[in-house]
Amino acid sequence: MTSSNISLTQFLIEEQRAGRVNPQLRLLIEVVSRACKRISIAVGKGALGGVLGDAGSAGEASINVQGEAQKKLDVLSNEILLEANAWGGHLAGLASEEMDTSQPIPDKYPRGNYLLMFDPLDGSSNIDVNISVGTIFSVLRCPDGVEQPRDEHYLQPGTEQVAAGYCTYGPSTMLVLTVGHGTHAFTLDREVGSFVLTTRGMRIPEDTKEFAVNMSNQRFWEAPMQAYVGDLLKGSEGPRGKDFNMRWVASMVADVHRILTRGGIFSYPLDSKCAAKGGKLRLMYEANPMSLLVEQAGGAASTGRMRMLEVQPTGLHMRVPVFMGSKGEVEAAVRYHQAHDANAAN
Ligand code: FDP
Repeated sequence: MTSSNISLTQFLIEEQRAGRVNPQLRLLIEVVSRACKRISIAVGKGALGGVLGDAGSAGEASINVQGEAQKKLDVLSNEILLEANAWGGHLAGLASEEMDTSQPIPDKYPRGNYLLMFDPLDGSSNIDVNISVGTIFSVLRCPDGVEQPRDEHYLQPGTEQVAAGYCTYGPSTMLVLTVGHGTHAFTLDREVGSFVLTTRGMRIPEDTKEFAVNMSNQRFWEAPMQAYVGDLLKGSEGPRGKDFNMRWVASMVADVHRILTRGGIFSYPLDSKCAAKGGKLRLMYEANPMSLLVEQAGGAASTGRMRMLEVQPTGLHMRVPVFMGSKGEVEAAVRYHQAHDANAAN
């Protein structure tokens, strides 16, 4: 269903009246959405804003905790989100993909009940070529009685998330949000400066003929992934009995947004290059928030071996293999892993 003339603020007030968000969570989401508007402005200026290219100085690249080169916009987006969220009184602490450890809220500000995690600018290798990038966020409750949350207090499975969302900076800027009662999309009205509800209750078609994966990693994949994609590529002549198309933006937010809009499966499987780290994508900043959004839209999300939202995190920056999107297709990918593991056990 497509709606109009309902701003994010109005939507959240209505959710509050319906008892689905409390005032603190409403403020948190409003603050994150305001920060996303600022990031959208910076991204939209492109080369004119002097924000393209690598962070660091004198030819020295700046490297983040993940061991990846940071872009100027990664650093700027991180600062915008930190600054916007520190003083509002809605957070007990926050953690970012770009920072080694979580940050408690400074003593000079009031402290709230929530923990915010974010990937300030996902897909940042696409910034300099003017392809969609995005911000992803996830909200957890701070455990009772914890005044100064440490990293271990964030290590809650994705089922504990009270809200999750992303903002995609593309031809239009869109905020996609769940507070656990459906997944809803808002489009930024740039002239007015507010997010307007454009799809209430997104639904991912159960079946699909579209897959998204970095095919250049094929030779590094595990056997079940080789078998699964091998059968997709056989198309109508193979066991799947239908022809599949491939789409790969290489910006998770854009790929997942397409899947939330028209279906498909997104996958970043285990491969021998990232196996030692557990996968490529981060559980807390990418996989969990996206999995909640996908599940709330009727889709499924898995590591290939278990439901994503039930994975017990062991570290803030933990990585996992990812399969998410149309339910029927995610279940098919999981079946290849189950069959392989069952054979290996015999
Ligand atoms: P990026 O490294 O550019 O930030 O999570 C990181 C991510 O992008 C995802 O957005 C994207 O799906 C994936 O990595 C791209 O990986 P490849 O480099 O293997 O294409």
